[in-house]
Amino acid sequence: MSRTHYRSCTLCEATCGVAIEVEGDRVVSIRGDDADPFSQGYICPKATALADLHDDPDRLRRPMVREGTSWRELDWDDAFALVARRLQQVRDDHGKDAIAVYQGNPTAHNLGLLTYGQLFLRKLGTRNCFSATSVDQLPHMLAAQLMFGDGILMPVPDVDRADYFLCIGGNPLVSNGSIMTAPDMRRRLKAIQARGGKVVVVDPRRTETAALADRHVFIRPGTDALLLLSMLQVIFAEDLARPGRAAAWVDGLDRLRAIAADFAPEVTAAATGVAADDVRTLARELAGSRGVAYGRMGVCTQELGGLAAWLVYAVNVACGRLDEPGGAMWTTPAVDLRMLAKLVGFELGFGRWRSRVRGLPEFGGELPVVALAEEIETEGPGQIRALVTCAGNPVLSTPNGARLDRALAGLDFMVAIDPYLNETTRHADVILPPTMPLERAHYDVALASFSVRNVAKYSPPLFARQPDQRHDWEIAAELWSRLCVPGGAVGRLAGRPARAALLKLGPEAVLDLALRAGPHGLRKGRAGLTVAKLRAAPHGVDLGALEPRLPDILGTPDRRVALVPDAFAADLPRLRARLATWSRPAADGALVLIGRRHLRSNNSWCHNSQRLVKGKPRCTLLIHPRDAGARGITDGDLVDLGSRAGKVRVPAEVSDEIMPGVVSLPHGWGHDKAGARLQVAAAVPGASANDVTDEAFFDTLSGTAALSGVAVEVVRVATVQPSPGGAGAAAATARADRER
Ligand SMILES: Nc1nc2c(c(=O)[nH]1)N[C@H]1C(S)=C(S)[C@@H](COP(=O)(O)OP(=O)(O)OC[C@H]3O[C@@H](n4cnc5c(=O)[nH]c(N)nc54)[C@H](O)[C@@H]3O)O[C@H]1N2
Ligand SMILES: Nc1nc2c(c(=O)[nH]1)N[C@H]1C(S)=C(S)[C@@H](COP(=O)(O)OP(=O)(O)OC[C@H]3O[C@@H](n4cnc5c(=O)[nH]c(N)nc54)[C@H](O)[C@@H]3O)O[C@H]1N2
Ligand code: SF4
Ligand SMILES: [Mo]
Repeated sequence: MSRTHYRSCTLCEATCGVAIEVEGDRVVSIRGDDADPFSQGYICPKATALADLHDDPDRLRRPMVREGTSWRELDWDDAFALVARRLQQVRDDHGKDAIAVYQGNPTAHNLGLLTYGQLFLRKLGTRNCFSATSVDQLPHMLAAQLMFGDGILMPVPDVDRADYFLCIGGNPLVSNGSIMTAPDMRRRLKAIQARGGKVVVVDPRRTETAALADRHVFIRPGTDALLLLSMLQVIFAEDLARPGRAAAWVDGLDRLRAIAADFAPEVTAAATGVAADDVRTLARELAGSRGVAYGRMGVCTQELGGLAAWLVYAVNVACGRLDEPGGAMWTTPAVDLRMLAKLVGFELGFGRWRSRVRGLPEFGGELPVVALAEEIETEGPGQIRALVTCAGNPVLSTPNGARLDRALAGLDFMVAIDPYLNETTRHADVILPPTMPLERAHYDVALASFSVRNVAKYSPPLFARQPDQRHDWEIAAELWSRLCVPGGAVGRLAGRPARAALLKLGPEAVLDLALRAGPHGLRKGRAGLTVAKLRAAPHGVDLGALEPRLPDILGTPDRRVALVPDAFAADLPRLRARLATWSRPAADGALVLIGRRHLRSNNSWCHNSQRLVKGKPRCTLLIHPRDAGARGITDGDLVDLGSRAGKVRVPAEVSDEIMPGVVSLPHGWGHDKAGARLQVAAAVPGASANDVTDEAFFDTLSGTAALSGVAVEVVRVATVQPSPGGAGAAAATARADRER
């Protein structure tokens, strides 16, 4: 007898509804859930990996302790006791800040980690908190905080009502959207075109999204802030600025006009590579539209990422596209993420303290991850001696991963909350493996807050957890109770009931309370959403289109939008200096590196699914024919890609889809490290792009890593004849794969 279970896919931000057919304890099939009001049956090929992850023989199910290079299984109780004792020892000997924390991306898709995980990791009380935020959306959060008064208030494009979608440094057809929860972006973008609207992409690569777009504009990596200032110059000079309804709450329009005045399109064209006429067209189109400018990874993880992320929001404000249908709007999610964040100890702030070695600024209680390795390596008071990683693989995902890899080996103690023994967790002394998505309840508290419609969906566990398994939240709660409840007799007395209550409550109870207290919860004369109601609606609930939220949503002290926050204005001299260097002709043959994503890949951790990696090695270096020719490189040749930070050897893929002067390598590969336990991934290891990205190259304003625009050299090593599975074949199949 088979049964069908409905839930949300937790692998990326699109939150697609899946229908999982099960016989006994076996998954028979995973399809899109046609009845999900948001995703309407859409899924991507990664959804099937939910079953592969569940059944993966490499997945850890019980705690493991490392003894030299071998691993031994441990009881949960013994494992918790060992971890608590060792962390406490480090804290006693060296103080709170000697323990560091790194939280990775799957946290954002995990109800238990967003509640109990934060409680534990933030209540450890260390200033050395790190996360994937500083290799990702930090600049958008900084802009939201300084402009709108809360880092969580990142406006999302209202794609379903837009008649113009200007996509700068994002590739939603592959990534399925980010800070824009929107399943099936292909359908949504085509709908814009069907309404007579336009999709325009600004990107150094002719991406999958660019292929669908009405127009694609190449841009030199790292120069988006200049392009956006030039667009603003045109908008002001041609009197196209119309802040509209939002004008009543916006301060700084004149200051923005004055700043933009110096950046006429002719001034920036040589630097950005975008012709002045094209800039004018972009500015006029956006200003005359009922659409939106949207920026993502390419815009924010670059040298001027803070400025660029700010200017994307600013250009929307200037064109009257903030808080307007079809523009950049705020979601009204069923769970108020700002409230929840406060509850679990997420504290707003920027630059309240700085990293010890390089003095990089804190944001939201976290330090930039480009500083992690040096904080472990550099001796002296405040040195990091122990590390807790949770749902993260920083050896593959942060700049100069090779240096971090070496640094991790020198820690006194490391514990990883992670289901895999991978490139990072192999350095742990103890690994505490949590249950996987199909074994736990799910609700997207984070992603529903950045959704293009107001939606709510609760997914019950499909499979019960085994007695010898623990959920992430249980692991966090246990460690919290052992390490964070205040000591001494009073603390023990006060702590015991609190501990018991919290351990009993669980994230679903927290969710239920948050739903009842949220904007779609209990109101006079209305019963409102509860977990029970959501259980009765297994396909999810549509709560309607986005609604205007100004001015109530603002968190600034004066309840106004700061169009030109001082921190951004103060960073403009850096932009001017780069404009000067970029305007000079580039040295002959100079190359910069960018990344790219693939539909069947998910950062570093889904390469152990045979279904997702089979057939098509994808870790190839895209290079333009001009740059390849100048180096004697032909398609499929092995090349060395090197930077100040390090070097990798990869097959080249010669194509004019990348602009001259730019090369592209996907991240998340490099599964050839000794001691990891990822059998499938090890057979198609690729090389890690982050062995080439540079921890010394970052946005000095926000501390965010500059993953785009890294100066590199490419040298041919050998010509490889196409053979099945060889480098030549890899390049050819990778290209065919993308063209499909
Ligand atoms: N060069 C370059 N580098 C990049 C990027 C890029 O574009 N270019 N992108 C950056 C971005 S946007 C991101 S978000 C980061 C991601 O960086 P990370 O978050 O550090 O890395 P992931 O590859 O997402 O690894 C996730 C880890 O979580 C574990 N995991 C999976 N599910 C769970 C779970 O439910 N619970 C727990 N406890 N663990 C789990 C996996 O086994 C894996 O170890 O990479 C960044 N790095
Ligand atoms: N299939 C798949 N989906 C994913 C992920 C995945 O690994 N695989 N990862 C998920 C995660 S964690 C995230 S954060 C999102 C990211 O979602 P997106 O931001 O949509 O994804 P990217 O592919 O990183 O898109 C960045 C784009 O910026 C371009 N770019 C690079 N440098 C520059 C520049 O200087 N200026 C401009 N204008 N463009 C530039 C790149 O060519 C690329 O097309 O995707 C999520 N979804
Ligand atoms: S786009 Fe793919 S990976 Fe992302 S939620 Fe949908 S099915 Fe899952
Ligand atoms: Mo990300």
